[in-house]
Amino acid sequence: MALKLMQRQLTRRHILGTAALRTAAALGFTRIGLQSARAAEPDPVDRAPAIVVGSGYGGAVAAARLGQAGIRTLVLEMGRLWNTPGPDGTVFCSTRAPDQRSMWFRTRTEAPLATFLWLDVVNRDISPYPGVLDRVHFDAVSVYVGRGVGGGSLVNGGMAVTPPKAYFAEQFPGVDADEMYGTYFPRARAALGVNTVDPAWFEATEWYRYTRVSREHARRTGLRTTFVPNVYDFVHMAREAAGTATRSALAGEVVYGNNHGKRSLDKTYLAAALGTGNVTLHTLERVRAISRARDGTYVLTADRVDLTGRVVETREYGCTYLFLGGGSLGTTELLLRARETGALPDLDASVGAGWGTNGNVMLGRANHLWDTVGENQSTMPVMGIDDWANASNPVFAEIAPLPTGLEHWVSLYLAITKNPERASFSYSGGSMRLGWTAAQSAVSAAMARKLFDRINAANSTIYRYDLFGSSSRAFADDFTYHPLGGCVLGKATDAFGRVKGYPRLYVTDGSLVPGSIGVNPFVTITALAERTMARVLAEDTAP
Ligand code: FAE
Repeated sequence: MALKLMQRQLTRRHILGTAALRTAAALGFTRIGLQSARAAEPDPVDRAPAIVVGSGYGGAVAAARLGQAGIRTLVLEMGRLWNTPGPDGTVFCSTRAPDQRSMWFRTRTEAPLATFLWLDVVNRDISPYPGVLDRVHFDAVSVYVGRGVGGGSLVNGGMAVTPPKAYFAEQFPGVDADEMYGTYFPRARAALGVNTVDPAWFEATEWYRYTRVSREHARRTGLRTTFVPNVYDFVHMAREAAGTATRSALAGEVVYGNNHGKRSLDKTYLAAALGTGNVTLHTLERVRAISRARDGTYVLTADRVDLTGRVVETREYGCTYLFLGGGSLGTTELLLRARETGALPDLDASVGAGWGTNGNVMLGRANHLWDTVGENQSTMPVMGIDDWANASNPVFAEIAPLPTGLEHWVSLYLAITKNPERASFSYSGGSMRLGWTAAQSAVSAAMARKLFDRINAANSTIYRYDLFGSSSRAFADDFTYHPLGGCVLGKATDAFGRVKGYPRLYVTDGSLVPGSIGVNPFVTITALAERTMARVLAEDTAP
């Protein structure tokens, strides 16, 4: 009875939160809370008991659990709220005709697949704007991240994969794996709205022909494939295919945002957070510095930008509890800057270390003419080639879409390799540098090649060399979708994400993961954040 009542209240609150996000967007607010939804007035908060930086997975979990615990919380997010239709009537622009909404303050898009038949037909000139996808360039690698309310959930492929328990335990020896797999992974999957494709529909639909072709090639090689869950609503997808719902995954939408079907964080954790009435969200505000006041509370300096990127206001905020959810890059930069400028001098020496790419490599194979992959491809991957148990060359390869609307005979993959290489960030002249080298990426490429050479040999196929720029390369190992580490759990923090040296300062995002998790990472990040919040609310915030 009590549980039923709680579920009803949560649902009602969730709806209120969703309404707050919608109304705020329609009125163009950058400050969003239930107060703003009701009274059409922003609710300025300079001091809050708790502040959360960033609204991706780690930030969203922190905000929701703090709000539900009755703690007034302010979320500061540097990106915009994606809920207002543009002139074309859609919130996000299409991947095939990207406009300013696609990328974070760029004059030209920078898609991962830059060319087709070596032709520069993919990228477009755009005007600078706080678009939803950012590509952050370091010396030898670049990192894709989502910008906006919902962080990476707005741009990612939605693959909601739980890592093999043994590998999780290897990466997190200080974490009780039984508790994670018994409590926090299930809690995270339920709150994220994880679901699986109906196998019968999968076998029949033209939209996953490309996946079935790759599955068959793996089978001929003697390799195992496995279905992977997703947060895209597969009931909606089937309706898209049937022509009874507006197409999104079936209209090529993904890296620049999905207009329909995807359960991104603004529809799950963040709606629940705002629905509590205790959480306020400020958008287009980038936290630039953190320090500590004499009384032990935290002080944040944040720049608010307008849609041209101009700083229109710089504000200071104060809080007792500070949660960092800026992602591997965002959180690491804030802590590194705080340590190196002397603002938080007692931060551990390991802040900035333990970073990796999750072994990411993208590659394409050229199929035989009779092995058509189909002109219709769903953008949401649902299957992987699982060779992680192969001790001599562990690889998990997501079967990725290439939705051009034309038959192209390409099988595309995002391989996650067990690359042991790690790098550290350094800080000088106000910005962060990453020590990752091209040789370290080459380790991932070599591992992917070892697996896909086998697949090519078994199927008499070859690689595609025309997809990743003009340089004729088969392996794109110069970018990652999965930046992990920088503030590693149990090193820069205690075993629960409490930052060493500073009470009531926490990390809840991908910077806790030591460079590799063997699968797509957001379920792990979410589950670890749930674990941190359960512990912090039980032990640290009690009166
Ligand atoms: P994240 O989601 O990046 O959120 C950080 C947020 O903080 C962002 O909204 C930032 O704008 C904001 N922020 C950063 N610094 C500041 C600051 N100083 N002040 C204010 N705000 C700030 O962090 N993972 C999967 O598991 N499955 C997939 O299918 C998948 N596909 C992907 C496809 C693409 C194209 C990309 C880019 C990523 C993909 N990922 C996927 C990775 C996944 O999205 C990523 O691991 C998580 O989003 C990381 O979550 P965090 O909470 O660490």
